[in-house]
Amino acid sequence: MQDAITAVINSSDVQGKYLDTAALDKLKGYFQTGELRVRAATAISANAAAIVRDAVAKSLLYSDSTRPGGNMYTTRRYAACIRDLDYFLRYATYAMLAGDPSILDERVLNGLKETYNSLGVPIGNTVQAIQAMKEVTAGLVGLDAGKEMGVYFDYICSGLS
Ligand SMILES: CCC1=C(C)/C(=C/C2=NC(=C\c3[nH]c(/C=C4\NC(=O)[C@H](C)[C@H]4CC)c(C)c3CCC(=O)O)/C(CCC(=O)O)=C2C)NC1=O
Repeated sequence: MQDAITAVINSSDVQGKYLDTAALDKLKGYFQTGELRVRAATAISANAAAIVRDAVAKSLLYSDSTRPGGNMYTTRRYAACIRDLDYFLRYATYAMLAGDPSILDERVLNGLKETYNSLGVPIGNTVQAIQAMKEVTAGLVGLDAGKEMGVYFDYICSGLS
């Protein structure tokens, strides 16, 4: 896993250089948003179950996923879907804190699309639910932090598509 600091340092180190202005500006932006990130992570972790529940209500309830024969039909599969959404929320929060998406590649997206395809988990409905989490989260944490979380929700969606 990388974060905004190691990403900038690694790329300077590869070139055997001190951090240039662009690299330093990147770091400055990251440090300046530190408090925003921590505040957002605190609010998200205190409300994670509600975020997932509201997102499901907005996106998946009464969809083809929840109908008999749908991929979320039966309690076991419904619970697996809720658990997956909670994974996405938690890892997007980690990535937002780190200011870097690499943790999503390593611990969430690696092999996920193949797993979903082999289990018949509909990717389109999953993306809709993640987009709903993005909206619900922004409503909770506010515009700026919501935008930053949005980067990582979108990253998961494009990794699945
Ligand atoms: C931390 C990283 C991580 C992720 C991301 C993860 C996902 C993950 N989701 C799974 C299943 C599943 N995922 C879903 C999800 C859904 N079905 C729908 O229709 C909805 C659109 C959607 C919820 C948004 C369902 C229903 C299953 C069970 C499918 C089955 O067993 O038939 C499985 C198969 C094994 C299992 O059932 O536990 C994995 C590995 N596991 C991990 O360790």
